[in-house]
Amino acid sequence: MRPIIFLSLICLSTAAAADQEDNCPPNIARDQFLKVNGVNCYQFVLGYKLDYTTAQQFCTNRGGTLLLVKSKNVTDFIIDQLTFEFSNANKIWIGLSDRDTEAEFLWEDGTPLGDYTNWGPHSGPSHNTTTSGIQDCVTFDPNKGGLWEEDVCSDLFLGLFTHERPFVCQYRLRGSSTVLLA
Ligand SMILES: [Ca+2]
Repeated sequence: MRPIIFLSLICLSTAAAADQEDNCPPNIARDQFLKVNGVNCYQFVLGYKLDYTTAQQFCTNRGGTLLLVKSKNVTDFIIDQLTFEFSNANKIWIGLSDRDTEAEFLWEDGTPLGDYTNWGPHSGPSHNTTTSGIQDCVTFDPNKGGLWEEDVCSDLFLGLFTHERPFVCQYRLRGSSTVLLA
């Protein structure tokens, strides 16, 4: 009986995982690039690169935002997926910028920085350098513990200097309550 019970448990857990992805927004493709963690669906867009503004539009057009990294839990999940699931060593865009007011970083859902930050040694609101004014968008480096670094948001000089990167969109899992989000 024991092997049967064990197999049943595997089937149940597999079904539960599939069910979770069913609760992602219906317009998001169901494939290996769609993952669920906590109350969010994450769409890994790693096959091509876009500048920050275009990547952000890609996500908002589908009802989401660029990846919001507001906890160590999310950092660890994203590094794990990028490294072990997708073998992606490139930096990705996250939905954080100071495009509106220099040194005032806002998440793409409109919220300010919270207690959790992961700035690299030369980035962040306390590092006001000569390049800070043109570096308004933030990258996440899976090779350095997900460290955040400021970068130029868009291509410069008619595309001579490109600033295109892979990215991740996130969407709210349907049925997730606001209690879980607290
Ligand atoms: Ca800046």
